[in-house]
Amino acid sequence: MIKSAVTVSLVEQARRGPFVFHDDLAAAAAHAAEMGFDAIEVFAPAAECIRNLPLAELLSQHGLQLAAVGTGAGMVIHGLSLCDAHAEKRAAAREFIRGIIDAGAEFGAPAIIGSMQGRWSDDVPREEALKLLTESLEILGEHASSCGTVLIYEPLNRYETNLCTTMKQGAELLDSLSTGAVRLLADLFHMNIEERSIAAGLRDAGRHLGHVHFVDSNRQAAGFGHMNYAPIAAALQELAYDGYASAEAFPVPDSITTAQQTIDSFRSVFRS
Ligand code: LER
Ligand code: MN
Repeated sequence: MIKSAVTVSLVEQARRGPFVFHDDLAAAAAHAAEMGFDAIEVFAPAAECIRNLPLAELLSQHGLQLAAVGTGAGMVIHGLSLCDAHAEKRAAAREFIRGIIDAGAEFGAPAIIGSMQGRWSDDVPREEALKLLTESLEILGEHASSCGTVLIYEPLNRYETNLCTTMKQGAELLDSLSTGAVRLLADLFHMNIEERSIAAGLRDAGRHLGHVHFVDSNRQAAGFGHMNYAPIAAALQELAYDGYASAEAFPVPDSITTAQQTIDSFRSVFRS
């Protein structure tokens, strides 16, 4: 059965980012539990920060799971990406992600590679960039597997990457890997921009689907935009998807309203 999650960002530089809760993990966990979410997804500045949090205590106190951990702070804070033209920056990007994989794995949570994939450029042409991304997904996927978890790869819309922007491209990339430990993230906001049909895009992801960012067309809480969720729920049911639908949305008008609207929509879309 599909499970609910809500995002919490602890990254100062991402205060204006699409995360439901910001800064206060204890308050976010309390609100999430009270509203009935199954899990939280954490966007942290670094692996050490995850380790220094009272995460184990908060999860156990509130009966929550850790759905996933984001790696985007490597880009937001340090400007790192897996397709950087400079080998030492690519290596630093990999080490940053490896640290987050390790920290998340302590809670059974996979790490997400979104903005850290980077983009191709004049310095790193498309073929070369895809080769670099593939190499890193192989290494990091195997690493995640050795920690007992998986790695989540997220196609993004055209304004955030020029590598994989659709589920079909993402699924083809994953098909080309020898590791079986990488899954696709279907972010409904990016899909609303890039896919001809969101439900068809989910079917394109197929067996690779491992995580969903549950959000509306305008990147607000589900139900605050014009997304049609019935065909999305039908496609996920057809795939027997039993991962998380995790709210990655702007806190508009505020975090509490966004979280409550999300869980209300989650129940009507997936539980009725
Ligand atoms: C970025 O737009 C996004 O959707 C995040 O999940 C990736 O880090
Ligand atoms: Mn996302």
